[in-house]
Amino acid sequence: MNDEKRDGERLPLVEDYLGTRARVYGNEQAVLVGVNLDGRGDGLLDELVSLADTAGIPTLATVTQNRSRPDGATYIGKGKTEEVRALAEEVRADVVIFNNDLSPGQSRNLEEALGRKVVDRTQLILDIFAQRAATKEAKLQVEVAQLRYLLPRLRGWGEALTNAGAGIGTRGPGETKLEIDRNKIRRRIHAIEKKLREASEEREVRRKLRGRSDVPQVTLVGYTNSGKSTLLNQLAGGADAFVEDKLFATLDTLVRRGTVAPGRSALFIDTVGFIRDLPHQLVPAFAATLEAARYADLVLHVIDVARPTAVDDCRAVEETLAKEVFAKEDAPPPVLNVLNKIDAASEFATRDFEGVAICAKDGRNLDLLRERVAGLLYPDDREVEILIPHTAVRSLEFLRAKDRIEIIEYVAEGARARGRFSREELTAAEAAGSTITSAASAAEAG
Ligand SMILES: Nc1nc2c(ncn2[C@@H]2O[C@H](COP(=O)(O)OP(=O)(O)OP(=O)(O)O)[C@@H](O)[C@H]2O)c(=O)[nH]1
Ligand SMILES: [Mg+2]
Repeated sequence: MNDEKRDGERLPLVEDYLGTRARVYGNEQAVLVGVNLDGRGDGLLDELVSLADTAGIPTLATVTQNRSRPDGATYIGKGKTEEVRALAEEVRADVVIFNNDLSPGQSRNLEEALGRKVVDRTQLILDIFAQRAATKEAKLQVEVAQLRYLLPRLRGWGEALTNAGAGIGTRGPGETKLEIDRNKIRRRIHAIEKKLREASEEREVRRKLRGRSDVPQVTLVGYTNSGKSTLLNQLAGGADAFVEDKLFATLDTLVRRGTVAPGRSALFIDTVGFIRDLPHQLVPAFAATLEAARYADLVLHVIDVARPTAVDDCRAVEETLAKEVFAKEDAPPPVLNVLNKIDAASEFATRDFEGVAICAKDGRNLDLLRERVAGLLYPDDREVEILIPHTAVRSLEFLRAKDRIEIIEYVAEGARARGRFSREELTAAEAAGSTITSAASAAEAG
């Protein structure tokens, strides 16, 4: 996406305040700073490089630091700040991106000391969402998240803006102006949240309507870039979900229908990917994703086992689901792990997980996955051969559904057929005079 296009999609009110100060632009280059608190966070700078790349920012250099706790004023301390400043100077970076969240005060101090724009992880993720949000609802969700992030930072950013001569007024914002701005922003937040609540209620209505259609719902969740959209396209037979090797390629849920067993279909829902330490301002932007998981008949947790951080990624998703979804539900749906990208992973990569190992890209083991899904969605299905009297064929509605039965031959008494049926259906078939002639092996196992 080029800059012009991106600028055309600016969120008006947020942009008034953020100006160039708090957004990252495709023509900027960065130094990345990662702090390991108590040795945690090893390898996570790679993810920040991906995030910056997704935002269109090349990484010129990275700096890491081990410390037991953050410095109150500058997060990384005086000496390290000087080191970062010299490095940023040397490689001519426009922006320094931190792999941590910075307090408004820390941001301001660092910006002064480093002499360039400072962006923290939350801000970078918000910016990616802002760049990529496509639907009206996604845009509103991002705007509200940005406004919530902006609110406590108004003073610092207002000053920075005024110095840059951009945006709102020529003098430094006085207390009155700040208060007016804050109120304006709060009102905007409330207005957007009202709209978003209405959207959520609409989804509720749509869900109820769908509930009557009897087609079970399978929600694909997982860490960002794990392959959810690729898998949806496979399961829903050439669906058109957007796939890209970037973080947060999908920012909206998408529903497509697919077949899991002869005559048995499901609605597959693609969702927004999770990330560790999800900025809390963004949790509402996941409302549709979380609802889709909550009301699903089955959740498929797609895990990219080729990533070195797969175990931690998996835990981050499980924790978010547990907190935001399953804690609020008496009867949460079952979760099946889908271990994806086995083509790119080492042979031991799957041993830390339970689940079905697949390659969504080339379709390997997808039949196995469909079978497991069918087994979970239609647990009392039995695969049988059945003799249906001619008179019954018309009265048994489920037999007329597409693909439900495969006719083996017509005989004098009726039709000899094969298919998968629920207990209820078999009872109805027998009541109408049918005879189950043999149970296929799959039925015995189940
Ligand atoms: N090697 C390999 N790559 C895969 C596989 N499945 C997906 N990918 C690639 O992984 C990248 C991300 O795939 P997506 O389907 O967009 O992932 P996602 O989970 O929808 O990502 P977000 O929407 O960004 O959260 C793409 O480059 C895919 O081609 C797989 O089985 N093997
Ligand atoms: Mg996707």
